[in-house]
Amino acid sequence: DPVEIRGFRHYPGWLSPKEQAAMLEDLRALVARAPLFSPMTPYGKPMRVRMTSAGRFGWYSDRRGYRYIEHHPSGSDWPPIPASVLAIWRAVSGSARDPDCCLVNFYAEDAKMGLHQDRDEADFTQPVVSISLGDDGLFRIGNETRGGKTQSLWLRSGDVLVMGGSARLLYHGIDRIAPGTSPLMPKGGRINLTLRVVT
Ligand code: MD3
Ligand code: FE
Repeated sequence: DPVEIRGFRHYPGWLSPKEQAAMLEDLRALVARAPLFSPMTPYGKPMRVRMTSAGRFGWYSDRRGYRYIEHHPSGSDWPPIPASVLAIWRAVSGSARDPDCCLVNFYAEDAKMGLHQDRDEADFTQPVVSISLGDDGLFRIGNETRGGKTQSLWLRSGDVLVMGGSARLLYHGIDRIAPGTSPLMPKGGRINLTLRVVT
């Protein structure tokens, strides 16, 4: 059963170790077709998290701003969303639609993601589903505007988190990774997948 926190639904250990390993294999094939890159922020600093995407749209950022684009920076189509990943969305999202973007974030042991809102999608009534693999990540949840009290929660390998309703526009980020906390990726690092309906 999910744990409710600030309108988020947290499913600790939703994926078994075998399912995590199978998903990681799917992601290796995905990254071979659509290599990870470090998007430039609009203020000119590269993001510390490396990224790629699958689905009709991929998330992208450069000096011109944040947006979704229909091709990988190399010019090729984004690969399809792996069936193993789509199955999770269908099981937990409650949405009648399938996602059209799976953003893949890779955190090296010193990477983090500052507090931000996800506002580049057209319909905020559609949920976002997140899947964590690899090292533990310290996730921080804020409010609908900057500032105020925040709450923290460790996201561990195999965890699924669903952001719907009032949680969809809360500020959130990853403060740090705990290196060496997961046997899934012996060389370390954390992967987070976020599934979204973009259009
Ligand atoms: C709350 N990713 O890609 S996942 C992101 O672990 C992002 O890589 C983090 O924030 C990560 O935008 C956090 C949890 C998450 C994802 C999307 C959300 C929380 C969210 C969208 C709205 C509200
Ligand atoms: Fe986000």
